Amino acid sequence: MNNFLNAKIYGLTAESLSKGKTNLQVVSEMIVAGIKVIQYREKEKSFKAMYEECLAIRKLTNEAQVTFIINDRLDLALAVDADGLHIGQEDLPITIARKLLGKDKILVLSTHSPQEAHLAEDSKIVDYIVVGPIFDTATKKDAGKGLGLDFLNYVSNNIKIPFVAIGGIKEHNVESVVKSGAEIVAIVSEIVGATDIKAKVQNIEAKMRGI
Ligand code: 3NM
Repeated sequence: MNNFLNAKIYGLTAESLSKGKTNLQVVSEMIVAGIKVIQYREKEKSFKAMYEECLAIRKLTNEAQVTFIINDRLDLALAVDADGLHIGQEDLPITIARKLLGKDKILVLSTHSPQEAHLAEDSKIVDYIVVGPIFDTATKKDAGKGLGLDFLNYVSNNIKIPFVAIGGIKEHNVESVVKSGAEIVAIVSEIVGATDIKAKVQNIEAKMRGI
């Protein structure tokens, strides 16, 4: 949980965008690059394949003390003893997710409007929200159009629980995201698709610091 508060970048897997690297290779490069929170997001593989991959990722993240979050699949999160679960508005109701996950795991909810962000905060059972898509993105097919920096400004001025900005965030626009109040950014294609993940992460972090 503390990792979450200290993290600047939330890394996510996306094997189809990883230029021939496996999720495991990308995760190990993210760890070397200093990323402290990694989410496993995979929509195409069998449960067995995801389970085996996540067991290996769990080992790496445990050794490096990196927080490991699983997207969508509560069963997978429990099976590999991940640190938390990230769900969307169309997944399990958060009350059920929290009950099954237990009180000590991190529960993260995607939100796409001020109303969804307020509901998540009011629930008192969501640890963090993810807000997006901030910009247009091709990575999530049903993400819809970018909601813009106004949404982010709204969340940063009105929502008290921690939030992570997502959607179309890249080295060239991350500064604007930080200026709109985001302290943590979730980035998929710009990181997994980078030839040198460590250099990319360092460049993004420098931009976030306003260098
Ligand atoms: N969730 P990229 S947008 C996984 O809006 C995801 O909830 C979103 O990928 C949301 O950094 C998104 O490549 C994809 O744009 C973000």
